[in-house]
This record gives sequence, structure tokens and C-alpha cells, in this order.
Amino acid sequence: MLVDGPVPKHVQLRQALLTAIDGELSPGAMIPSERDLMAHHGVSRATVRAAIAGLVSDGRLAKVPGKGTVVTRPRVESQLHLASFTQDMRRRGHRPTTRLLSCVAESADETVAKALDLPADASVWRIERLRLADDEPMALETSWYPESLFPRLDAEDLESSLYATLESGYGVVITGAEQTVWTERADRAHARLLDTPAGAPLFVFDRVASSTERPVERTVSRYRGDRYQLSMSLHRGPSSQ
Ligand code: 16G
Repeated sequence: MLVDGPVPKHVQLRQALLTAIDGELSPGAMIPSERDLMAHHGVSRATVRAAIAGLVSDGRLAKVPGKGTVVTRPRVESQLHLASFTQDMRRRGHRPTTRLLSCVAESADETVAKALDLPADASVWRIERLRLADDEPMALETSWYPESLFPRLDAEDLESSLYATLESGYGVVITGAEQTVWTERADRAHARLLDTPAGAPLFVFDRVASSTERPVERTVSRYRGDRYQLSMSLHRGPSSQ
């Protein structure tokens, strides 16, 4: 019940809608029309619009042209720490699966050779995988690994955790990584695989992961921008004091 008082009506309505979103309304469900919300809560159209606009900008509701306003899926929060996709998804209560798209041995180009500290033209495995959470495409990953370190990597189960395989099959534990993040619009091929419209925003992570001895993996991961949010803990460094 909305009441007169210090809390504006649109804030109260927004809270009521949030309770419904977290309760009976599942992702993809339509919320009641503006007219129904006005009648039910005894408020003006402007109040209804302000409450909905706030929830749209928080990513909890989305306007779907020709349909109405629907409840979004909560984004998967990824903390910027050193985890594998499999660990990260499990920790957040999702079921990770992987589709292997390709695995080939090729000569390292200049970028890969430099990242992996290999001589030019050294042989590397290039592995392309689609990563899913609860059967929904989340990320596309292209990774390169030195063949000299991981002979017969192509014979391993590449649809399970590669970090787990590097450890159990080759005794290589990933202990650190250098990572750069930027955004990009999905091209047609990426959009199709990720089941998202062409031009949709993606996070791109370029990671070089190392064991204690040396770099062992370069990965370019494209994560769906509508399904992720990134969080990080920031600490004051020595140079900023
Ligand atoms: C993450 C890493 C990726 C790594 C993969 C291993 C990011 C941005 N990327 O997706 O570099 O190859 O995990 O996951 O975090 P897996 O052990 O489940 O195969």
C-alpha cells in the first residue's frame, strides 16, 4: 500500500515492483501495464513512469519494443580474480557447460609468440570454445597453449575445465595472469554463437596466464555484456599515498 509521507510515491512503487521481481515474477515475465499500475496503486502516470525508469536503468527491467516491460535476468557477477570459468560459474550457483568449436595446432603469430615467450613460429594449440551457464551462451573463448608444454592436449576432454586439465594432466598450476579488458560490439559470427543481436555489447578480456615458471596460456574471452557485471576490490597502492 502506498502512503503519503516523506518517501516519494515513485520510490515506494519502485520498492513494490522490486518485491514482485524478486518474488512471483520470473525473468522474461511482463510487468502489469502502466494503466493497471496506476489504478492498482492509485498513482499518476508520471509516478509509474519514474518508478519503471529507475528499474530499467538499474538493469532489473527492460523495455521490449512491441511487447512491454519485462523482468531481466540478474547479471552474473564476475569478480576480477584468478578463477576459471568453471569455478566462477559454480561458485555463483550456475551450471557450467562447454561446447568445443575447434582445436588445431598452428604456428604462433607474433602476438601469441610474444605473450607465451616462445620463438616465432613455435607450434601452439588454438582452442575455440563456447562457454554456457545453465545452458545459456555466456562467453566465447579462443586460447593458445605451447604444444611443447602440453603435447596431446587435443586428446584431452576440452569440454571440461582446461585449468583443471592443465593441473591434473601436466602438473601445471595457473598462479597469476595479466589481463586487459575492453568492450566491443558483437560481429555477426560472434553474435550468432552467443545468441545475442549483432552489435550487442561484449566485454573482451585478453589474458596471459602463467604458472610460477612461465606464461602458459593466452586467451581472448568475449563475454556477453548484458549477462555480466564486473566487480573489483580496489586498494590504495603505495604510489597514491
Ligand atoms: C576464464 C578465463 C580464461 C580461461 C578460462 C579457463 C576470464 C576472463 N577468462 O574464462 O582465460 O581460459 O577461464 O576456464 O576469466 P576452464 O578451466 O573452465 O576451462
